[in-house]
Amino acid sequence: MHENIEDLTHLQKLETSTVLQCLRSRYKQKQFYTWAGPTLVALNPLKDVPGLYSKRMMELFAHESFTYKTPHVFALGQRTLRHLQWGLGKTHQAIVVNGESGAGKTCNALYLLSFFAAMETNNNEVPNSDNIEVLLCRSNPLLEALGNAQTLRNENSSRFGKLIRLVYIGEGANTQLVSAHIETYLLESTRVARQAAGERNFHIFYQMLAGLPESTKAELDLLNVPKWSIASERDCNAMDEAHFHVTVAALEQLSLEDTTQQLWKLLAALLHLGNVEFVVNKEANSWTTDQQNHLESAARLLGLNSNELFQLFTVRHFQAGSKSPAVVRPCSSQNECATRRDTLIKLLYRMTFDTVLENINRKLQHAVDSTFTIPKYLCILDLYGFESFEYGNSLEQLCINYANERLQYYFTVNYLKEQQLHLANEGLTAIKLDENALDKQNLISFLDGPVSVFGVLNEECYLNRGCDDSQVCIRIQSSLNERTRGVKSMPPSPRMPRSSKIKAPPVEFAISHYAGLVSYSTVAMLDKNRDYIPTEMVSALSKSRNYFVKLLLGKDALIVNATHTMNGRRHTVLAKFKNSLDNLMRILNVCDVHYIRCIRPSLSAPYYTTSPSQRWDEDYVDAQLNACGVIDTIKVSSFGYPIRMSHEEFASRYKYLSTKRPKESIEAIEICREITESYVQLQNEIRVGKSQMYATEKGIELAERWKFRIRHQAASVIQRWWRERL
Ligand code: AOV
Ligand code: MG
Repeated sequence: MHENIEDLTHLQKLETSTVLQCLRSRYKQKQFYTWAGPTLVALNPLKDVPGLYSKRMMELFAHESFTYKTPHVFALGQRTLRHLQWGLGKTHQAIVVNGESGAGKTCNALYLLSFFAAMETNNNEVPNSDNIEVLLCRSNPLLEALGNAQTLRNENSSRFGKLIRLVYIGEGANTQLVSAHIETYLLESTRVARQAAGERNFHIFYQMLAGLPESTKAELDLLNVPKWSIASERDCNAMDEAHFHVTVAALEQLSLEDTTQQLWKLLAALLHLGNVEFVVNKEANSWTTDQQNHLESAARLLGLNSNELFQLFTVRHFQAGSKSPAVVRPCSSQNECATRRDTLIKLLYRMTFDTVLENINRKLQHAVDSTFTIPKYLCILDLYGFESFEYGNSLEQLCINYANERLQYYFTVNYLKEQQLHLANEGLTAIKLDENALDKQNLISFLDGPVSVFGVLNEECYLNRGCDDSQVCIRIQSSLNERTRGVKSMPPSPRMPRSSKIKAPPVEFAISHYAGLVSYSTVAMLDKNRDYIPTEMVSALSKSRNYFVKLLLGKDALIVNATHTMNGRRHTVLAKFKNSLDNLMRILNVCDVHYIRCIRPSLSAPYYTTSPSQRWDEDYVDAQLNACGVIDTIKVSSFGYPIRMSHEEFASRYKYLSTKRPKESIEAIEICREITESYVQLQNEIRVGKSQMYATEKGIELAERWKFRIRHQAASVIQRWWRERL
């Protein structure tokens, strides 16, 4: 028999096969959301579903009693908002949306945001275009244009992580959204200079090539160019022009019109720079270019002298000590010149992204007077999904998968383990979890500990002793060999040149992540991690005649990292990324965390496929469910009580349900016991623990409803009593 229920914890038999059966049958019936206890499992419909996120749906979910019955992303939104308003659990709330690339994280995060925005608009009698919720929704297409790209896995893949922090003040129904902040994590800026086969650069380039009017294109020297090497016009798709207008509208609505023209100028300069190639002039021991026109255009748009710009790419500056004069030497290879050119392209793009984000944040920020009220945060976290390609997984994938590993660890330890221990200590049901899932935590130190993958990569950057790709790989393998669990060496990549006698040096190591085995290539990993920005590049940009370039430069922390060092060491990409994730974990630690687990039902099926059998790949779904701990979540949650409060708080909140009156002589725990015992329906939903009360969402909803009814009845009795006497 196929069970089709709305909460997987209610399955009669709790095992992977029944969970899969249930989800498959729900998917067939277009029921894309399912509870796994308090966690929401979101199956990706892979196409728009009419009415699923309509205004009417939002209204339905905004209505209390509907909320806890039907699994939906709006239901989770409503529950989180209620926790924030009522002060259930911790003061701050967070929703973590995860799943692998293309699973639907960004879509769900966006629906959540639009739900919170709609709840605010309902509260505001006169919607104002300066309202935070309106500004937030408008900023999204702009950030996606600059930070999303088409990959092999997802047509609109987020190439940066983001944490949206909504700031509320007030209590209960008077809770109000007053400010917001968007934090981003590691934009994949290597993409701007180079993309893998079948992938595109960031959307904004194609939007601009498809949508800019001819007159603007002429001003930017964009007309009649047969090929752009960093973003081919042939890769523009049917939607790019329409999206261009959405991006422009977003810039206008956020009052960033001044930035708009500067943005096109800067992006056009990057296109020109990408086309500049290098030809060696052996006699003169120097470099020239056949693309002088592109060099001139780039220099004009960036407000630089074209000769000086070319020198930046082709001449290196050395300084033996801080007091000795700089020695200049021409670059030794075409590759070296191209790397320096790409460094400038990446730097300018990152700075642009950060400046636009900073402008958006300035619009979203409203000073909150915390003298009278404590601000409460509601965070939505949408990080890039776990990624594993057949070949060429590099530093970007290492960072992405490390971030996911840490989130998974956080979930495993903080949620599952804590729940299990808590319930056992409280004398409530104790259950056993899959120890393997808990063991995975050790992997984090394999990645970022002192003797680890990050450790080796950072040390080689700091020592700068010219280790080649294979030596780095051998060091990673050998330093981790003693801790073999989780990491193992890989045979040489099939793409490596092999002779029958000489064994190719290894350039790949593999890590067994929670979501699968990934083989990483150490080719160019050190350079990516070092992310070296020549000082002469920074000083040349600081002399630009283009005020926007100066503005970008003045603001960006990257520059500080390029020129300053801490303890004599430059911050590597990995060190900075670990730092930002440590901060993220600190934020999550002060929040009640709610989870949405996004599942992609099939990898190979195109989004528009009409064949239902193609849309559901059982093994693939199974792997994702296991990887993100849904099965363990179900086990714990079926015994779990996500809402906790002290006996005193419960007794005071629900005193109307008790026949006893709180007196000093009666202990709060007795009132709690009396309430749970006298309301039969509450018995399985609210439990009296040794140190505190444990409740399900349903239990609290029932208790609230009865409390409301009793208070309402009492008020009517008093009113009648007065009316009879007046
Ligand atoms: P991701 O955020 O998880 O991937 P997205 O949210 O971008 O994945 O979803 C991928 C695609 O799946 C979208 O472009 C939609 O076509 C489709 N999709 C996802 N959710 C829905 C939904 N609820 N309704 C309709 N279509 C949906 V990545 O950013 O790659 O990790 O880095
Ligand atoms: Mg995404």
